[in-house]
Amino acid sequence: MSSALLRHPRFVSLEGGEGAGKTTAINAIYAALRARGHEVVLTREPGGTPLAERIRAIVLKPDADIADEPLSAEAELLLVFAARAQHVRQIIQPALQRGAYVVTDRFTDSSYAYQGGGRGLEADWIADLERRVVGLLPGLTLLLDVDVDVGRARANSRDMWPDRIENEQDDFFQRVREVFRDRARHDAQRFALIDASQPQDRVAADVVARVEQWLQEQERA
Ligand code: Z5A
Repeated sequence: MSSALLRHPRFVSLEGGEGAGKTTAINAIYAALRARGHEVVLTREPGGTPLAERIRAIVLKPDADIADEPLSAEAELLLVFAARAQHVRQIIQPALQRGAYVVTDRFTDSSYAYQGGGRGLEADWIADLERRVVGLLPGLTLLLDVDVDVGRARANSRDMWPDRIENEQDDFFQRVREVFRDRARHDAQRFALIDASQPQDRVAADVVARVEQWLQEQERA
């Protein structure tokens, strides 16, 4: 894969901290794109292929036989990129090539936020992996932004055990949020910042409005 980053006009990502409401929003985007007659592939990271889903389980919900072995930040970064390498080649690129829209719950911005901001790994290293392993940027990234306490309270209200990353402390998630917001400020052309503190239906409506605006801009271009 070449080392340049290609911004693809039919590739959409959703980003944000936990409890931001990505699940509802992604379904609303799916419905809006389908209503316009497009083929839409919904996917997620880490994951999206059987192998990448296995890697997701290692990173987020390790089996008992490896659960006690601390996962280094470096190994975590390489695992999420290994999953992404598979995901891009097996799912994302083929779908884009046949003319479908691809909507992913998280992409490389999450690596900058979690492994860069949260774990403190160098952004330059992540950028190098992004160029060498991924080569692809979404045309539109919706950042669902909400206070860490609000998002965590929502996520904790679910009847589910927290995963490895959800067990991190608030300061980790504050750093994650700062990196997301910083990236959105520096690439306002790609990012749309969505106020995810609103009720779920308002968040979904804002997301769909932003997607429709983006589709219209592309039709005019
Ligand atoms: N990760 C990484 O470290 N590096 C990488 O490169 C990548 C990922 C790609 C998996 O992501 C983890 O992988 C993630 C980052 C890491 N770890 N964390 N933390 P994930 O997307 O599967 O995990 P998540 O972000 O933690 O998911 P989440 O908490 O489910 O977030 P969400 O999808 O945005 O939330 P939701 O499921 O739509 O909603 C959660 C709950 O809140 C649910 O009960 C809703 O009904 C409620 N909710 C949502 N929105 C609202 C509003 N507006 N009002 C009230 N209640 C709401």
